[in-house]
Amino acid sequence: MTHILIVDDVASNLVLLGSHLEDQDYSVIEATNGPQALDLLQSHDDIDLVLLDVEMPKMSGLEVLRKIKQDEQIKDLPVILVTANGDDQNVVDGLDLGAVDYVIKPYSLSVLLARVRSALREKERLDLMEKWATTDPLTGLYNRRFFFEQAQRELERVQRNETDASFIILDIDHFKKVNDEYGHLVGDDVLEGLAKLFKETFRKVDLCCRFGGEEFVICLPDTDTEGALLVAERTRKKVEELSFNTEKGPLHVTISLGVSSANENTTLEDMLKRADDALYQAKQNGRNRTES
Ligand code: GH3
Ligand code: MG
Ligand code: MG
Ligand code: MG
Ligand code: MG
Repeated sequence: MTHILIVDDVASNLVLLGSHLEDQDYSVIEATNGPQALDLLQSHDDIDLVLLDVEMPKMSGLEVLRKIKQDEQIKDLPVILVTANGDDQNVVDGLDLGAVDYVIKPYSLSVLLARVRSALREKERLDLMEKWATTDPLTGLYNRRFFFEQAQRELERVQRNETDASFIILDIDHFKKVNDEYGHLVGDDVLEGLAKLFKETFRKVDLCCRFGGEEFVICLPDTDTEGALLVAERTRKKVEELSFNTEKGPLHVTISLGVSSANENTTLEDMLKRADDALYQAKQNGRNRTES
């Protein structure tokens, strides 16, 4: 379902435009002023497009647009300005601030709807490109590059004493044997199955990434060593219980895990090295276990 936020200080405009959009099967969210629109954008992560009136008391549409563009979480959201003021300067300001399009009131409904469709097509294309750039195609987990970017940010929060953070690195035990005995396709199924389990096990804020072939790393914000060890053990046990159907009968795998936790001086490199050393210890100590 496509969600469109419409912002207009005149209630009758909202009702009219809202009903036209709903006729096209869009889901409509309404705001009557700038601050309310910003609140809604920050609390809803499923809004796809904003139709933003320019002339509003309290905060003008251009001001709202400026604030959207300054907010890391919502800055890429497409905004179409709807304005009664078609002066060149007004249009130029809006586009320069980052609006994808503008519509001048009174507007033709068919043209407005075409502009909405066009902006949504462009957003879909950008979303897809972002997905390709940040995730691993086999598992759908984040890729290494995205992990480095985001984990770095998380460690900066730790350095500012805002939070704890821990990393878990995990690696499938004797995965070569799985490939050798069952074939690579089954090996791939196992990777996908584990990724699915990780998505169900970890919180939404946890950054779960396929780090290499059969190695995964998870960054856990607001989590100290004790908490990370609990999560790691819970994950290890869930993997142990997992059963994959193969032509040769049920297949079970285990994982080994290493945990590291951040302090104010930790670097990303250091966090990864310590988690990797702990993982090495877990392998040395017999596999299917967690070390920190
Ligand atoms: P250990 O317990 O020491 O980790 O043993 P291991 O056999 O898992 O050893 P290692 O981690 O060195 O082996 C990694 C294996 O993972 C080798 C490689 O063929 C396999 N692998 C890596 N990426 C993929 C993949 O995308 N698909 C499949 N099917 N196998 C992969
Ligand atoms: Mg207005
Ligand atoms: Mg290995
Ligand atoms: Mg392995
Ligand atoms: Mg490995």
